[in-house]
Amino acid sequence: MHDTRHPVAFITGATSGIGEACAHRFAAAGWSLVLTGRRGERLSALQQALESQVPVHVAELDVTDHEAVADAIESLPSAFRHVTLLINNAGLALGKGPAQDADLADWHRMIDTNIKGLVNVTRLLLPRLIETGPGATVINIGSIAGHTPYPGGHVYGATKAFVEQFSYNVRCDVGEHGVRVTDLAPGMTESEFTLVRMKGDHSVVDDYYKGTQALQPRDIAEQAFHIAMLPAHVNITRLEVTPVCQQWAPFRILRDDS
Ligand code: NDP
Ligand code: 8X3
Repeated sequence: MHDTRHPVAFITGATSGIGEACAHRFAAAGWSLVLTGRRGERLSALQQALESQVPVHVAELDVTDHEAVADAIESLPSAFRHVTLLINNAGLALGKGPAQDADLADWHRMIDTNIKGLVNVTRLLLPRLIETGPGATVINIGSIAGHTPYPGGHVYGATKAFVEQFSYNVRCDVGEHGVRVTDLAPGMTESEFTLVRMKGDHSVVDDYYKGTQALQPRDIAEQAFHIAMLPAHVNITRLEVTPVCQQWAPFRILRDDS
């Protein structure tokens, strides 16, 4: 029997933004943490910052590398093997120009990371979550972009629509084992997300957040914590969270000038 006093959260993309905020939130509540991402230095820094509070294991990995994910999961130290919570957070958008001008390599990378990477981690950890049983949870970080089309959203939004439907479908299969699955769909959140999307162009990032009160990563981490801490019989299917400043736009009508 595993030790249920120290639940284990496995977080992908813990090196910044929402994933990092989740690491802090769950550490504050005494959870053991498995933190993953590609940037090893950041993982080490996070481990140093948190391991005085809770046990922390870090694994430097790219979620698109199926074998690396398998190795990381297979070689989890025994204290971290019984995973209670998977937060599938690693993801990115690349570019915001029109579809017809997009770089196909960017499209492939979004699909590889947001879809295939998420699928890799999920498939490999589901048996562990099922073993943990009632109360175990998968939180997939979707996006409002999976529901709401906008110019330049093309493949990014479509990957998040995948995340939503995948969450529902997996839930159908694992529910009988007491495992819960949630699509947690944030709106505008101030993190490195836009800097990555705009390929390091700080001026666009500054303009994007100017005059707004965007969500902060900790706002989403708080929701993730709430979802994971609900009684074991409660499954939030989808939770969409936006800042007050982010509103819908009216339909754009294209008119014939002639
Ligand atoms: P950040 O750019 O701050 O964080 C993204 C994280 O994903 C980083 O830790 C990064 O780590 C990791 N990551 C990216 N690619 C890979 C990869 N191939 N393998 C492993 N890890 C990877 O952005 P956010 O925190 O905002 O984004 C987190 C999630 O939230 C994403 O799925 C995003 O789509 C979603 N989201 C974000 C919103 C926003 O407005 N910010 C709104 C809605 C959803 P590293 O580079 O070290 O690998
Ligand atoms: C990110 C939210 O609105 O920038 O998923 O697409 S948005």
